[in-house]
Amino acid sequence: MQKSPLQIARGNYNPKMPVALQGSVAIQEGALTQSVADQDEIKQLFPNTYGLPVISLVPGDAQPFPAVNVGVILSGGQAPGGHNVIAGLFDGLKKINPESKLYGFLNGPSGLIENKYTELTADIIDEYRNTGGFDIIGSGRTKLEEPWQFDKGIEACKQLNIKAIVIIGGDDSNTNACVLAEYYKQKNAGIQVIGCPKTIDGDLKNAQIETSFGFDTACKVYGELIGNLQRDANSAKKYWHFIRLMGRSASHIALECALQAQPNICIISEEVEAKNLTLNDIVEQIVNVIVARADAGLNFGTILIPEGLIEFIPAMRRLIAELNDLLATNDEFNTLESDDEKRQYVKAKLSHESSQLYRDLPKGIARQLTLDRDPHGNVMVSQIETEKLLIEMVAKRLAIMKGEGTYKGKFSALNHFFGYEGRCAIPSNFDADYCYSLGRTAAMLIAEGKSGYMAIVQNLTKPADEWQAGGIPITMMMNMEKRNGKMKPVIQKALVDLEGEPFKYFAAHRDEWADAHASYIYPGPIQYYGPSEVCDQPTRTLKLEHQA
Ligand code: FBP
Repeated sequence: MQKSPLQIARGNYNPKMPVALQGSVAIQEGALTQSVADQDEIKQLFPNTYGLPVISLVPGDAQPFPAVNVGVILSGGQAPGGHNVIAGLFDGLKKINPESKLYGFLNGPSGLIENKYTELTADIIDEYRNTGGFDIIGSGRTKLEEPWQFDKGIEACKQLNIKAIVIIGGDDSNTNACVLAEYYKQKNAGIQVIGCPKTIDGDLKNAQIETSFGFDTACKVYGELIGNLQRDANSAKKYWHFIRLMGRSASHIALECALQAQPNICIISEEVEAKNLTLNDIVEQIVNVIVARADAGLNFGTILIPEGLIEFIPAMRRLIAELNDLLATNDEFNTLESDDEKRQYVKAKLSHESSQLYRDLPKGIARQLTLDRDPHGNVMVSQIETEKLLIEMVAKRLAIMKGEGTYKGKFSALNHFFGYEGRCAIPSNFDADYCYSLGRTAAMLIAEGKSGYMAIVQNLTKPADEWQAGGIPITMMMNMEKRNGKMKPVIQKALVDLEGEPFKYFAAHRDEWADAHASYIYPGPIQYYGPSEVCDQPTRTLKLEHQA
């Protein structure tokens, strides 16, 4: 296989690790835990995995561990660093006992159910060290939540003598990992389950998990691209760039990119919801900045839009909820052939307000709202082109203002969507180090017989050797939430905290960034080699949160 010089160099990179993982490791059990909320319900649902102690890994004496066979699963969307979690897990298991084996279940959780796997040998692992992507074993979005699936998993593990499964995934996948751990304990199946916090969206974080892996690299890639667009805008002085950013419901990615690049406008969905803003309010805010800049002779700029925005506008949220109900229980809709028939059908079935809103939406957006949901019931926001909707609405408003003589500028807009560009990037040093450490931590938790835990690494704004590795019981992060009409135990999703330091910093500076002549920052591409202040910095979000 041909490789670029950087690919070759990254293959030889040795991830930095916390001191505790560098030599022989021991575990220290801390206080017993309880769930963040709904303690009685969660305790009842997880009698075997509830209340376990927090675990810290510390330097200790070398201990003999028996060889262990482990299966690993990549779940959900790609995030830079996944291959390093697997490499760290592999090295950790071999360090514990060279006879240990690692199997990768193929294409996500379905690999476990269908018993599709490959043995991950040293040759394979070496090919993937410090690379982006999930292609070593593939990923998938099959939900692991039914007892028959868990039983299939037991059969697959028995065949390979697998004693532990590591699930690398986001909040939903780790919730399911915990359900699986509980089931296997109840059944005495002899299979441990350990989770790892993955997602570029950054919404799997809490008092214990400082950040999910992949967020750092993805935001740095988008930050670079936004900076490049800003430099272009500032040079050509003729385009407004409307840039939608991935991240599902949470606006962490948009906020982090705003902190990195200082665009003229960044919309934060959580604020839109808190202030109960309508689509027209958002358009008005954008128009105000465009007009003010035009008055100063600046007919260009950048606007960041989180991909989940549409779900946070109250009227749109009601419309989406109605569409979810309508489409979930309706086979008739799927028999309709043309987009027009579907549109008419939907309009007739919605409530008066939602039907009105649906009718006013551009046809393309209305169609995107009726596309299939993902297996977790989420609207696939990555396919809804909110940036185009906003361009259309802003252009209309500016045309009216021009007619009235209140806008004298020239509006020419370009749309962008940054998401897939960053999900498989070569992991930054931060993600390469963090992920490798997570993998090594997972191996230790397995050796110590733990199950129902998530591998964690903390103290991430410090140099890597000061990081602290350990495990937290997944039940500790859970509460009860309504999903598909039923109350379910789930890991709380972290949205942008409007009282948190990253948002407060943004809110304190956004007016300056809106109309200034030169407030743009050009973050440039991720650097892998060079001074630490250039190569090893965590995200601005993490720094501001820790500063607090
Ligand atoms: P995860 O929650 O699985 O990590 O998803 C990350 C993500 O990139 C979201 O930001 C995005 O909305 C979604 O995946 C896109 O999904 P798909 O890969 O199915 O197009």
